[in-house]
Amino acid sequence: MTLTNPQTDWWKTATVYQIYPKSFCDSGHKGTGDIQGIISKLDYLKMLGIDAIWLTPVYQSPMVDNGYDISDYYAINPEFGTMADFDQLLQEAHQRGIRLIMDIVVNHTSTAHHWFQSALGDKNSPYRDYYVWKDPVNGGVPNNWQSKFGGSAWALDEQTEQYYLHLFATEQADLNWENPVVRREVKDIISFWAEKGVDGFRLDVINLISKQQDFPNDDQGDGRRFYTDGPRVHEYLQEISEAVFQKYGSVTVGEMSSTTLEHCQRYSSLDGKELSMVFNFHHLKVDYPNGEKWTQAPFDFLQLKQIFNHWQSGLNGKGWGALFWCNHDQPRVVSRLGNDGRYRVESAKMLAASVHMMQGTPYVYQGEEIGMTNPGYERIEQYHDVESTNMYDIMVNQHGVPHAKMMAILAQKSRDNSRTPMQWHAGDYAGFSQVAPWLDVASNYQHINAEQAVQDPNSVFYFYQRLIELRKRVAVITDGDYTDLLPEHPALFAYRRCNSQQTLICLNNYYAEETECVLPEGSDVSSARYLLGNYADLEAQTVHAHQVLRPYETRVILIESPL
Ligand code: TEU
Repeated sequence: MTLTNPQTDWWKTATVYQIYPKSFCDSGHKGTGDIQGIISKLDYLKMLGIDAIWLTPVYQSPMVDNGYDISDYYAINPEFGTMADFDQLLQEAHQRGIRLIMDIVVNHTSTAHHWFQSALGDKNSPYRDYYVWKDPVNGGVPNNWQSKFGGSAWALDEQTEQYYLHLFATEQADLNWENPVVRREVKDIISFWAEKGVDGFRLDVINLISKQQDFPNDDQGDGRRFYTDGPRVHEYLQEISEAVFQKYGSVTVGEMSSTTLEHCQRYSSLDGKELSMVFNFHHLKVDYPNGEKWTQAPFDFLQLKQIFNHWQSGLNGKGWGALFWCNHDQPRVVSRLGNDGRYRVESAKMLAASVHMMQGTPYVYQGEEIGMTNPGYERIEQYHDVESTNMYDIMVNQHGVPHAKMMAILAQKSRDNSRTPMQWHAGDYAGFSQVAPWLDVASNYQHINAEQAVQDPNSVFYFYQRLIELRKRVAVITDGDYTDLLPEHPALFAYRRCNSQQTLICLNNYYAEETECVLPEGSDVSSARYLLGNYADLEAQTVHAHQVLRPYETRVILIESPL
């Protein structure tokens, strides 16, 4: 694949930085982050070199799910600031050449939204058909579909004796996309932000919007197969894309939790009829044995490589993927797949290189660029996330799992692992706020923080800066094809990228023991050089076919000829 339209496809060489505003920077004395806090850090982001910010929801919301429960799509949550603050953020980001991507959550609204408030208890409300209502079956829930946050996906409206659907929290009611008026509302909402000059949109759980309309009971699972990549999802996306995304030239990324490659080839097809790119989460389920998240487990390294191979090969020339390890729903990658003790810096860099050298658009989640870790909370009261607290209640109080075991599971799996306040400096509350933050700061902030990272030329920060810069300069990173060189190797993740002029080889040792390999036959080592490494002495060395990799070492080799 070549860069056919670098003008409109700016995002093919770009890196996006994700901000979770509640935990990024508090400009006041509230203990929660806000928009002015973000503005105060734009120069830091500019120094990192990112091209765009993805801002998770800042709209009016009761914050049951930290903003993914929206009660007014046209207003800013006062906790974060005002519309004037937002306009200033957009303007100041643009002044620095940074684009802004908003989060659009339209699979569901908050039950506090005036549409739902009108619909609740009134079958004749003009908004009743905005949501999904069903009569009881045998005096109970309409089917066995489960909420992603635990329990049934149905909640009863006592006044009308009908149930409404909520695939997430009870306070997040699913919208009825079959209703064309709902789709018009969605277009109006997105157009409002596009008119303001917002550059793009991240679409929350967008592959769940079309439900199979007979709402069958799922005798094989929790119902997800009846609404994941559902019957009309492509039609709906094309409709929104034509009316809004194509009109405004917006970049779009669809969040697709468990999707398939075949669907993603369509969602992100290069004709631009649906979305620019997709997030899928398959590579982040390698520590969910048999699909079970709520258990402590090591990760399956061979499966991880297979998944990347499947997606990298399958999207090349057909679609476009987002590259990422971290977001506000995932534990910190250095704690999860790396080593957050002795080899924290090496492993954070190695993990970064192993996805940044692939094809796609990388997303860096706040704090990832300084190698932030899971906090290792020891008390249940330290967790605030609705999913974590619900699951604690279900597992401990309903299923009898011992408290200590559940605490160990949460320390590995909770979404709050990534939501701890950003560590800015070694002072009080890590410089995030001047008062106690809403969620406890990780206790390692005195040595892991942005100020330290910016002062240290060998920090994780400067490694990310180089990765971001290399993507803009070395074409094969963007357009090369993908080959897994050692799919069966128990410790090395080694792949090759190739276009008509260059070959790039990325070798990554995922473990703390030294390991070795030989470069593939035919690799022209005489014209090869090390482009990047995470051990200081590497880049001046000559490339040999026999490679010995130190603990968590990454080596990126560039050969100025095709293979
Ligand atoms: O997440 C959707 C999603 O499927 C997850 O990553 C989810 O957090 C995980 O399945 C839980 O185990 C999106 C948002 O990113 C998340 O923060 C919201 O809670 C969710 O949608 C609902 O809007």
